[in-house]
Amino acid sequence: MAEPVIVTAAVVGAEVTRAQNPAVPYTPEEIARAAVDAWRAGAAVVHLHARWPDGRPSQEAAHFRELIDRIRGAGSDAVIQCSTGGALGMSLDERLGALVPGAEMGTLNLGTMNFGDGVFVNTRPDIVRVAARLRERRLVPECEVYDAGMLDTLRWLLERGHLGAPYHVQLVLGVPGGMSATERNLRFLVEGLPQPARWSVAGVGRFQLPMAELALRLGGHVRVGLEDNVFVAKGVLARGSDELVSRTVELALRAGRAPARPHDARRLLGIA
Ligand code: KMH
Ligand code: ZN
Repeated sequence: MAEPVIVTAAVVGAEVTRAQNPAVPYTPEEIARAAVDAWRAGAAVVHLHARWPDGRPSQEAAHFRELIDRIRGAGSDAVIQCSTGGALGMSLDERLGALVPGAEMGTLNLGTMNFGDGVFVNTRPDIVRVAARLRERRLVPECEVYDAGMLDTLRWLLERGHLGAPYHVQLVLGVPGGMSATERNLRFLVEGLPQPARWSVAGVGRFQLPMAELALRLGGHVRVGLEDNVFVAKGVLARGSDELVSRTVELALRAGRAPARPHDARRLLGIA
């Protein structure tokens, strides 16, 4: 029996706007509802960013606490993953505000890169600091890899003892400035992962669902949602992240992979 697939829903991110898709959630109520809808559609993990009510990105602890309270208050047992990536230009101190009680995972971005027209700064000392904070809070790191050299940084962290199991790897492909979302690149990255590794792919833009399909075949896990892609088909806006999750669940079942429920995901990800 193939391993169940952990579908992560990235429901808002920091960059996507309502001008791109009116379904992008901004207020804590809207973001929490989007997360709960995605969980109902089959997501086991929700990757959270917060926004100010006018849509500007926020890493305020109070906003993250409110999101978690609302998600739990709606009866969802989804695994809560908080972003330490935040938005371009935020200080690391600001970004770390997201790691509030109730979080179970936190992201660990493995390098500095061009990110669209901006720069996403993650120096090696920054990465070590985030890894230490995650360990202190007993959060399972999700290592965000956008380019091949970041796997060397992952190995360096493991060798130096800055990181240890359990950790999860998210291969984010298609960010302008990072590796493109091609089958060749995905296979190359997967072959280069330190072993044993549990990995997922997040394809950006129109590559989201094709990358999901490929990951399902290769034994990986999948991230979808409006953070990375606002369309469900060419020229058709997604009604919400839940629609993208539903599509992914259909693809998974067709590929013989059952969608993991949160308790399965916790077991697979090593969340106590
Ligand atoms: N907003 C991006 C610059 C993460 O969540 O850890 C970074 C990001 C990564 O979204
Ligand atoms: Zn994110």
